[in-house]
Amino acid sequence: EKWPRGDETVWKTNMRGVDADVGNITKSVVNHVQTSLARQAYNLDNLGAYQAAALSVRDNMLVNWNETQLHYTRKAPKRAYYLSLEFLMGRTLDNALLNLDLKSQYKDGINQLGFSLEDLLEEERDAALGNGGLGRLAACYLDSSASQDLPVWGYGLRYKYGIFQQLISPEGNQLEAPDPWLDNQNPWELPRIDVNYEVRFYGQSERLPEGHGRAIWTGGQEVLAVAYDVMIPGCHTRNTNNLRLWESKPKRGFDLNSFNAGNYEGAVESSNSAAAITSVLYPNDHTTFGKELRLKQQYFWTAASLADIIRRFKNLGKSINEFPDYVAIQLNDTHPTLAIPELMRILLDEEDLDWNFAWQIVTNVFFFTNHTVLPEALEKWPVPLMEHILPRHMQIIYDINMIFLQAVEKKFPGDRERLARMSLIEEGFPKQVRMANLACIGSRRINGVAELHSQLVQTTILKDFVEFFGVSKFGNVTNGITPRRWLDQCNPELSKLISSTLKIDKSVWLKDLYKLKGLVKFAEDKGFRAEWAAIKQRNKERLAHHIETTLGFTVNTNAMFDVQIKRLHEYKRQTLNILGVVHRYLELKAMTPAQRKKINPKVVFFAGKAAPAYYIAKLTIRLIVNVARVINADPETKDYLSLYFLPDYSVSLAEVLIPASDISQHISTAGTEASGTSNMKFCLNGGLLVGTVDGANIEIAEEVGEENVFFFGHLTPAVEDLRYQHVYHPVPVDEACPALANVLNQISGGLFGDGGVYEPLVNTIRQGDYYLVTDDFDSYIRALAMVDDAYMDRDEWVKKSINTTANMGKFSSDRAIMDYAQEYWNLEPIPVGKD
Ligand code: GL2
Repeated sequence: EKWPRGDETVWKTNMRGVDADVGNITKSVVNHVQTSLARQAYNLDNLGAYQAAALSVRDNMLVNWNETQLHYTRKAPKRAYYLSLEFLMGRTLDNALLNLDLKSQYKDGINQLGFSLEDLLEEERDAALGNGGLGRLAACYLDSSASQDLPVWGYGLRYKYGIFQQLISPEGNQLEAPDPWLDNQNPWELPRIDVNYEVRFYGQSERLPEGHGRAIWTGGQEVLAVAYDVMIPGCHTRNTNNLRLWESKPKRGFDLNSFNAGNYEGAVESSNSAAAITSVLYPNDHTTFGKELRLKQQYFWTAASLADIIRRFKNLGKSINEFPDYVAIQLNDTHPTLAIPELMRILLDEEDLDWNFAWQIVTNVFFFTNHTVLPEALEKWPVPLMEHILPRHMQIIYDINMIFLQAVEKKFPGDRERLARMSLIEEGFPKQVRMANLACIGSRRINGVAELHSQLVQTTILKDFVEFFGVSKFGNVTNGITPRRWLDQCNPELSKLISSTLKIDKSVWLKDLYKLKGLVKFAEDKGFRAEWAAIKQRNKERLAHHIETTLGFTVNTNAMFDVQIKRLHEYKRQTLNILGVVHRYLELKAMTPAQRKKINPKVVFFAGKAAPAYYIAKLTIRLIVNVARVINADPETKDYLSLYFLPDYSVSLAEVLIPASDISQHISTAGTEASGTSNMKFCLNGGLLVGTVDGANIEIAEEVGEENVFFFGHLTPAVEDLRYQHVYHPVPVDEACPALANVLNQISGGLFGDGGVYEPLVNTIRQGDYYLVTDDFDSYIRALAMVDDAYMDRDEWVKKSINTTANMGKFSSDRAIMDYAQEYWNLEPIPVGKD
């Protein structure tokens, strides 16, 4: 068939390009107001103007997006697919304008129309389809893939409701409200009603007698997966990648038979249950709950994504044994592990390949990233549930397991315990499928997310697998963050100062972050230091203004800003921080006014959500809020110490908080935080770090110099032994750490309201103290004292700040994604428009 239809020149002359002309920008915005939104100039509000501006920017992005997809199709390169149940994208408009290099033009155009771009940016709702670091990492990797011209697509779910909205009651309790982020329409997604796949659940699987391990799976429920595409523009490149999110829909609208028989509820029941699959993001971080709907989400998403990937591969006209030459699939944690038995099912039952051949393909396509060694996060699914929902996959898992365990037995004859540990099935009532083991044996390579964490993966949870497969199957890719959002976008003044100082256009250093090293020599330049400090100050004022307008508090911007923002979790030890605040408060109370005057004022900020069912985490929030209530009202101390819990932490709030911090806290019990990524964001913005020797803190210190970070606490090898001591030779807190005991007694005694309320929280420390708050408290307090001392010498502090930013090049997600591309996926950049 001839392409295009009709007269090619008519097509070509009517195709538009990216349009940076301010006149054309206003024209397109007005056109969207008038036609797409069906609104008029005289009653247009900021929301309407935002939507029109977004649609206009989207038109420009679509030009590049179309071009990119066509280019990739023509070049037919190997592609990588990032399967993640979470993509914590945040807002899009500002990021898109910066990456397209159209921000100043849109600013002008929107001004001419009587609006301000800054106001319109605030109208956008965050796309919050994730819980925390794992989801935000996925978003950074998409930005870097596009920016590095890599042919990478993301696959996820289009949850109708993202992470819940957090409200704080007057008593300090976290309340959860739904996040209806799609209610205002989402200009950034392209519904692809024509791209859809049927996904089966339940039913029967019958093995075929003739062997090969084949079977036929029939019956059950069939649900439709419909694609929604989200464009991912690269920074200063035409490459614009795709994030494909699946929505679940009933295969048929409703059951006409039931409807006709008068059973209206029955008629819509199946359609409701289909729609339920993508209705909401599970708000648990680091825990699994074994819920049926969650398993259905996982299968629905992996099945639709694989069907789509295979269809795209088949369009190349290649034979299936070349699949691994054209496709790499990255499993973001164990959540998409069902893709492994699903690909086996397709290759065996639909492609008619024999087992060994199919398994060879599978184990060359998948790559697996582990994101935590916390035991409560290791996914396991009850065998009866799996058998019920995915009967065919359960058979395949058993078959994989049998063959695998035979190989283990051959290598380690008679080692029954090893077999039990390595089995895909954990014995018990019920038996459970161990997803990490399945992901591990079904993948070509496995990596952790920071040096220490990757070592821990290899020596703890996957030790047996290292011994079986050899160490070369295991690697490390230290996480990264995109400097576009986490410097240029959130800290535009600093970005400008860096460009003018280095005399390098930002389009260059933003894509080669090691260029920041050039700032080192300016740390000795007094004028530069003054500018650097002034920007930090204005960012603090920007945050204070935000708090004033949203919460009504007046924040002391002459104080040191000390920030801890992350999910509430015992292992992250927000408890240590709040207990440290109380300790400081008690010290201030004990001082004379003259002594207090010598103290550097400090404002402590917390933000973060607790999983709705995580009692101790919620109680920690309650304690923080009530400590804040008391100390912020204390006339003796409030000029020296104040405390805020900022509700409803989000990507957008992080963008205001991070550039404003002088110091941030990353204080997990050693060996528990796999990497952390906000630590990188703070340091990139010239904030210093107080932390434990854990996760990526270690590598940050290696890069910026230990003299520029404040380390404290026990090291990873000591942790296990300390925990043992707590259980078998417990020492009361009063003896082990009198300073901490005093703090706990004040809380129990009612200094911050009814002490009884906090007993369960306080008791986690008094009894067992699994996260070693007692053991680390004194050295934590000493580290904070060193922070205070260092801050007194402001000139030295600013030097540290500059040297920190200057040495953060390694932590660009561009470095991380290129590492995946080269060491894992074997992928080449495919720049659009350069050949
Ligand atoms: C996490 C880790 O806890 C965190 O340290 C890491 O930075 C991110 C990204 O690799 O992954 N693992 C995890 O389950 N969540 C994380 O944030 N939710």
